[in-house]
Amino acid sequence: MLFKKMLKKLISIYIFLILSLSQNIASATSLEFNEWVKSFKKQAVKSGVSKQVADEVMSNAVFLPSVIKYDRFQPEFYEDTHTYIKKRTNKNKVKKGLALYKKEKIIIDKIEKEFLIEKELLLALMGIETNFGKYLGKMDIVSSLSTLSFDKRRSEFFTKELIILLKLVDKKIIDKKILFGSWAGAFGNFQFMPRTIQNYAIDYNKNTTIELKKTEDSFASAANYLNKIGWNKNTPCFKKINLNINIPNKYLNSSAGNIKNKKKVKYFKKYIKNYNNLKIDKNLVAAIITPDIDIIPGANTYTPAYLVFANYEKVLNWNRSLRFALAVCTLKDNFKNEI
Ligand SMILES: [Ca+2]
Repeated sequence: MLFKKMLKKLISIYIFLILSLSQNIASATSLEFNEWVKSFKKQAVKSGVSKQVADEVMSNAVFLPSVIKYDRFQPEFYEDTHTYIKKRTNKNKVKKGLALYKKEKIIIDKIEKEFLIEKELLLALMGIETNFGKYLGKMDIVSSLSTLSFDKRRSEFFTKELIILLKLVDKKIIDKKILFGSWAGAFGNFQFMPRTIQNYAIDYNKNTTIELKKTEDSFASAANYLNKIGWNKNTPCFKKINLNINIPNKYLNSSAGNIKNKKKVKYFKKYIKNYNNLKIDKNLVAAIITPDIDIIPGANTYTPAYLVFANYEKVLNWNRSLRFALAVCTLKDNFKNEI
């Protein structure tokens, strides 16, 4: 009995210690964070943001522990490519996209013509990024960008993004009342980071603000972005292939950072089992990707494999993930069969 009582007491002391320790850590973090906000505001004003906007926007910034958790664990890296693509390009997605297209046909067709970007690609990107505006993110992005700037891991990158965002608010290009988006600070129907907004977003309906949660401005901004980075309308993105095991390892790309060893398709002929069935110009320049190699333990090295072309790399430019670009181009093709 006595032992049980002592054990109970010890456990409660232990819980008390753990709780007070984590509270101490939390209050230390919030103190440090407040100090960081002060020095960040100085930095922002120095780089051209008005003091009024820096004070106003940063007055509600808080440290968000959940953002750090998301930053350390990104589930898409643990899914195999087949599952990843299937989840994101199913019939339901196509149906939703078609409904949106039907509703906004006039404006989307106009943007397609003006920027030379297929409507199917625009719909695919919006479908994958936010499920057609359904998941725009509810995170206060000033706080999420602040948290990631305060955090050491990628501080420099996110500090720059946050300063750009303040500048956009300062110039009244973006309305500060609607700054809700993803945990990493991406915003609107197509999940633009502040730098992307600054470089590529446009006020298509000319009402002085860029509204990336509305069809006109968001579609035109996405189309403008793709056009500027060099998407080439009506040329292929990728083709699925079956590899022979005689292919040298150096031709297998598994990192989205740098696609290497590009050759004309015909150069790869002896390594591709379904070469003769590939309905593409064999003089096109391509690379081979095998996205599961580094990610899935024990993955068969040669499947799945894809030939990827210049357009594929433009989608990587949008988001550096091999399977993201595969999913976008797959959904684009699914739309092509329906529109
Ligand atoms: Ca506008």
